[in-house]
Amino acid sequence: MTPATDLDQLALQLTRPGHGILAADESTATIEKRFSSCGIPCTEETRRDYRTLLFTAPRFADVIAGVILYEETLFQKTAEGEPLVRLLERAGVVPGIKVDKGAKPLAGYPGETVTEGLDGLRERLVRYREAGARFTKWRAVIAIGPGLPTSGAVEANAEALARYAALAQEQGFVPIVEPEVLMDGDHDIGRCAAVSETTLRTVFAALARHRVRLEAMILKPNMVVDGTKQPHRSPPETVAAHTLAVLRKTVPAAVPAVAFLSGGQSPEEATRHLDAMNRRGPHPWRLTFSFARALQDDAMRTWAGCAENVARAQDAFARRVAGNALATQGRYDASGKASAA
Ligand code: 5MM
Repeated sequence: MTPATDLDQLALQLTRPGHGILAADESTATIEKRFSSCGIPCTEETRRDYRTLLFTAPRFADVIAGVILYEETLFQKTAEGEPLVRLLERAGVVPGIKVDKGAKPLAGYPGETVTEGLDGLRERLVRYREAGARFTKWRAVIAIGPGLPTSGAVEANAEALARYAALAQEQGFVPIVEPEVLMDGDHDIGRCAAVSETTLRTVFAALARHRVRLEAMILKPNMVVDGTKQPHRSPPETVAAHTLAVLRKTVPAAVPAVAFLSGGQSPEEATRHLDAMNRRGPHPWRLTFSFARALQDDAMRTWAGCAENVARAQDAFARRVAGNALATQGRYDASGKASAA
């Protein structure tokens, strides 16, 4: 048995019981889309103010162990001139950084993408470390459709994820490995389960090939759910059963934690699904959250870009975060109180 490393410890610290990871790493194009749906202008200043609002919310550090940042935020200062990274560190929250350059069309595979960003990554990681980042994230996107995904696209994405994770560990970061099977489509939950299983099998084969230390990584997968255009919505118990069955078949027990993405589920759905999974524990890995939309939706809508709404927006955010903290322990109750389970 190899001795535990500092990175193993950091992976455990980021996913300790009752805690999760906030994904605040929306690229400028993505946050612009989210802001515009709430009528918020997208400028460097509004992005800074919004992220400051999140990071200074009441009881933030009681529940959020780490935040995934976009590169702009890693080097940004608050209106008062304090680096946002220092703000997080002062609160005891670990800063992380999204290092991929986005999903780009995969040549020869119409309708499919491969995530890019490996060129020059080693050098970027050195800069990110100097700026205070301690963990990283890379997202691969797998679409379900007629004839999709192809094994070519799944393999290309798995290879890139594994090369990224190996580089991140070499440079002293805990890599979050995020293979996202999209919810878009009219497929049912069984099809999502089959595609998620194939994807995770392929990803873990690539991670082994690239000698990634499983104890020092965090998996960030999708939950196994019905497609968005599928009229039937499976209840939380079914989502939990399918997701856990897929994870048990594909994720080695050496992986310390699974931190789910929300992927377009409503905030309430995402929390209930996480809760239902944890009620079925114990599991070989910790099960927690690394949501973006499911944590931020209420807060962003409440803020709407107005300074006078900051306190209300922070309360909405704190409520959502607290609900998910309970869900990591299988104690969420939609009434807002911890249940006895
Ligand atoms: C799937 O997206 C990740 C999790 O967010 P949700 O919980 O909303 O699904 C998220 O970290 C995503 O990778 C970032 O928001 C960055 O997205 P872009 O598309 O800007 O790279």
